[in-house]
Formats: sequence, C-alpha cells, structure tokens
Amino acid sequence: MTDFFKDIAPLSYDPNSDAELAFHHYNPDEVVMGKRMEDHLRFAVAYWHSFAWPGTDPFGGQTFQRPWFGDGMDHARLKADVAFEMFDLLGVPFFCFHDADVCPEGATFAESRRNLEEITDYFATKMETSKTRLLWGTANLFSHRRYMAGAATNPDPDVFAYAAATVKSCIDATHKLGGQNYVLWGGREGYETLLNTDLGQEAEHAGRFLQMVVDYKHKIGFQGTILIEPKPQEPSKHQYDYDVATVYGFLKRFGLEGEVKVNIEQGHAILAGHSFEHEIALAASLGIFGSIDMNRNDYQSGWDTDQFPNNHVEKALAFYEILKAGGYKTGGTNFDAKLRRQSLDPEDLIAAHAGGMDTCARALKAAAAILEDGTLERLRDERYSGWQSGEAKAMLQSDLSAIAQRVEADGTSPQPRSGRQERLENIVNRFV
Ligand code: XLS
Ligand code: NI
Ligand code: NI
Repeated sequence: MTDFFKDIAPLSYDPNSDAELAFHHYNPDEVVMGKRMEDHLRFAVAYWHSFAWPGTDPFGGQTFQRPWFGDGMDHARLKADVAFEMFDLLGVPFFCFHDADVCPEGATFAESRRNLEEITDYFATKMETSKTRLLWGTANLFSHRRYMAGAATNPDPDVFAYAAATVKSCIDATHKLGGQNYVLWGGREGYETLLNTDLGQEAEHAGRFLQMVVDYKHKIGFQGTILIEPKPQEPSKHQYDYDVATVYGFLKRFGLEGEVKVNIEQGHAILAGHSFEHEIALAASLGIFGSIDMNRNDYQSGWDTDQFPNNHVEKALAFYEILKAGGYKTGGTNFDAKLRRQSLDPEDLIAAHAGGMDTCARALKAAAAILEDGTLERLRDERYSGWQSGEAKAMLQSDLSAIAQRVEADGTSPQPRSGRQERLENIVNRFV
C-alpha cells in the first residue's frame, strides 16, 4: 500500500448508510434486465484526469501536489501503484490511458517507446492481482508542441511519421494488456485558418492514417475495437471529427464503416449542439456505437469542463438508448472526468467516482424500468404503424410518378396526428 489512500476502505453497496464513501445505488451484483449491473455499466477510470492532470486552468497553475508528480520512471511506478489502489477501492472493472499519462517522454522516440513498454509491463504485473482490466488505450497526439498543427493531418510528413510510430507503440501496449478497444480522438486534427490549410489533403491523410491503423490491428491480431471519439470546436476552431454523423461520412469515404466504431462523450455531444442520447441513437442506427465517455459540461460555460455526471434524469435517456442498442459489446462507461481544481483531497477523487457510478446506476435502473414498462416503445411503434401495410412498403420500391398517380387516384389526404410529446415526457417522469 502507498500512503495516499491510507485511511480509505474499499467501497461497498450500502444504500441505507450515511457514509460518504459508499455506493447508495451501484450494486454490482444486482441483476437488471437479466444482466449484472457491473456487466451493464462496465465502468472505467481515466488515468489522465485522475492521476496526471495537475489542476491547471487558463489562469492558474498546478493546484494538486501529488507525490507521484515528477519526470522519472520511479514516479511513473508510484503513480501506477496509487492508480491500481484506487481501482481496487472502487472495484471498477476497467481503466483507460494515453501513453503520456503513464510514463515520461524520452529524449528520443526509442526511449519513449521503451518507457511505455516498461510501465505497461508493470501494469501487467499489477493486473495479475487486480480485477481491473484495460478498456482502452490511446496515444496523446495533441499535448506536445510537435503536434500543434495536427498529427495525421500535419503539413509536415515527419509529424505524420512520428504520430504513426507512436500509435503503433500504443496499439502494441494496448494489445499486450488485453485492451478491449483502441481509441483515436482527433486531438488537433482540424485547423485554425483556411489561409494556411489544405483541408482536402488533410482529409486524405487522415483517412490513410486510419486505414493503416486498421491494417495494423489485423496484422498483429488485436481483437479489440478501433474507436474514433468525435469532438467539435476544441482545441482547433474546426475539428474534423465534429460529431457522429461527420465521422460516419468519413468512415464511408475511406471504406472503414465496418471496421471502426465511435466513442461518444457527453460533453462533446453537447458542444456539437446535440444531446448525448441523440449521438448514441444515431451511432446505434448506423451500426457504429462502441463506447462512451461519461463526463458532462457546465451548461453555462460553453466548453469541455469534463465534470463527473450527477444528473441521473438526464443520463437515463442515454442509458435508454444504450439498452435499446443491446448494451455495450467491447465498450464501457469511461469517466473522462476531472475533479474541480479546489478538490485537493484523496477522498475527493474517490467520492467523485463513487458519485458518478451511483448516478449511472440510477440512470440504468430508470432506463430499464421504462423499457420493461414498454409504453414508450409501444407508442413509438404505433406512430409508425402505417408503414406495416404492404402498400406503404411497396411505395419505397416504386418511383415519384407512380406515387403521384396513386395520390391522385386514391384522393390521398393525410390527416396530422399528435406527436404527444408532453404525454411521453410524463411517462419518462414516472420512472426516473
Ligand atoms: C478530450 C477527449 C480525450 C479523449 C482521449 O476532450 O475527451 O480525453 O477521450 O484522448
Ligand atoms: Ni474523451
Ligand atoms: Ni473530452
């Protein structure tokens, strides 16, 4: 044991207790719609926000003083010790990391690769005694100044090469640790001004880069899912992977829609002007739903504030879509969320995750109840029931002139029907 979480006991489900550090709603073994809650939710801790972020904001520097902050591999190992202690205290089944979160960058590419191999070997020994598995690995292709004009979309081919080599190392690390997915968030794949940007060429390079990632996955026999994480507006003014619809168009263009799915983050959906459930439902309908990053924005601030979820009513609609999509396959619920910078204590880190897990558990149970009740689905089906007729189905195989003829011959005169939105919202309200 390290000293960091020393007085904190493993959390358990204790709905009637006043204890702050207990689960009041998340009961891993409780069966919801035929599946254990832990297997539905598949929670993951994000290494970067919890263990690597120093508490900076645009106006101020580091607020957290963690004993593992430092540049050496010994610091990296201490950080791993503390991280796995937290995974065990929370009983989370998964974690996620970028290369830059877990070990220092070396003086050369080769040294960086060796650092990553060394620390992931260390993770592998930790995973022998921990139940926590790797949900996904990823490469940080956005923090270092070499990536300021993008990684795969950088005008400089040497940066493309460096990014490709880095992604190879990170897929290797993910594969070695049995990761269930590999994520690509297009950090600085976008641009600030068209005056210096050839967006057509950048898109070609991004597409080729992703094809190489997919080829490499198959070459090494990595069984996990490749996921793109859409995000608009931040950090570049024009981000290429704006939202689910944009990513789907990109995948189709490069023939990758059967190979790559999406990791949908609530905060990113909101930045794109969508609801979280819209992005999930759209991805599911396109057959590319993979996983989620469960972190919200501050609705008044207008940027990606990465806060832990605390509104189960809102999340119920997201889990409703996930349940309807048949749940996660290789995906999970990753808390890509950070503490507020004044939340200095080890207890804050535990409480933030416990609260997020409880919020999601309430949301899942509410979503399951709405689905099991069935009224909403029945009313939606009724709304589309006209399409069950043979005549309606046949129309989709005909053409405009044939349809026009029929409309005149039959004297077709559509009669509007209520969309019943408020009544449907009242149904949801009974269960949340
Ligand atoms: C940033 C993204 C990032 C990805 C992983 O906004 O959410 O944290 O999840 O690179
Ligand atoms: Ni994210
Ligand atoms: Ni984000």
